[in-house]
Amino acid sequence: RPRILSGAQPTGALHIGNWLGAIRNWAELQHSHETFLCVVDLHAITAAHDPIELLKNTRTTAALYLACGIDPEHSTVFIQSHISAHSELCWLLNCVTPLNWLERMIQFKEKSIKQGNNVSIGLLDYPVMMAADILLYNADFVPVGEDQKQHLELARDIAQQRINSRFGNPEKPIFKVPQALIMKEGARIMSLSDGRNKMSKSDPDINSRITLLDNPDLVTKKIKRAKTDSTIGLEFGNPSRPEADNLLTIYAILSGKGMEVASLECAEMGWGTFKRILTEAIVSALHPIQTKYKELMNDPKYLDDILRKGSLKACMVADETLGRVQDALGFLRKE
Ligand code: AQP
Repeated sequence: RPRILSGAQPTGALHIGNWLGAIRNWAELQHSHETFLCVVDLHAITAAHDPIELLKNTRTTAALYLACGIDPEHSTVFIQSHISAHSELCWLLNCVTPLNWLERMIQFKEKSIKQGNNVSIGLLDYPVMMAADILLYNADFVPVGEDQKQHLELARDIAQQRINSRFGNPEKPIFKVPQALIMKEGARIMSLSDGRNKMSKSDPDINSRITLLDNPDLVTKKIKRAKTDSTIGLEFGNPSRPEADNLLTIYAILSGKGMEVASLECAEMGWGTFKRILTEAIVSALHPIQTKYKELMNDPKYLDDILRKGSLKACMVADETLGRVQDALGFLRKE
């Protein structure tokens, strides 16, 4: 079976963008693919972080994977920092990756503007660590949101141009070169406060996102405050109406009606009525996730057990790949 690898950062409660753009794809693909899913805690410290929050969010993120339908019988779920090969391979890749490949990454440019003088080397190096995450598991596909597409391209370039072609043999490449898998709908869910910005965990405005743990009152409040425009009727694809496009996309997916039915239903609807049905669709889609999440958080041993088993399996695959790269680069093996 083809293999997939993906993950999310434990930088806060996951939001509906993370779910619609990535996690729901993982839940579907796990039945036809060998699936490795990690909580990328090493990535989460590339911006200033609070240790207590990181600890809490790492467990929350793993529990939310399961609550969203990730089944440990079908997927290997683990914590990135539990597998030391991620950091070790990252160093090896750092030493062959040109600095200017990293300086042109859009996410680095955007995040470094926000962080001013506090930009860390880790933030610049984020895509190399991501390449290590993916390449360690010989992934065929990486299901991600649109925002990660450029990082995936970089991982492919590092694998092909900097490792396989320099140190490998065309018959037997060192790394498998992965492909991005991006959803047709929901790959880029936008902020509720500004339809031109991506919904993001790290946006200081908490009203800009709906998290998977928001209760019905909070969802109602956030959707009431969500930015609208002065036109009646919802529509897709009008560049001057990004908020209408975004909220209709969320409605089409979460109501289960799909783009065509949703656009007919809402074509002449006023914003007040639309916001009511959108709220209902979000609340009922989140209900089963929140119920499962509560059960999981009440049984910490169950979650620990899944993460322990996940780490054991991930470690075997990752160590094997790391050994192969170390040999190819000329490192003396420890006897
Ligand atoms: N707005 C989004 N729409 C669709 N997909 C999204 N993803 C993120 N935001 C959206 C996808 O979710 C997966 C996990 O993301 P991540 O935690 O690795 O980090 P990110 O891409 O940087 O997402 P955030 O929420 O904006 O986090 P912060 O603010 O901490 O940087 C990825 O597959 C991502 O594409």
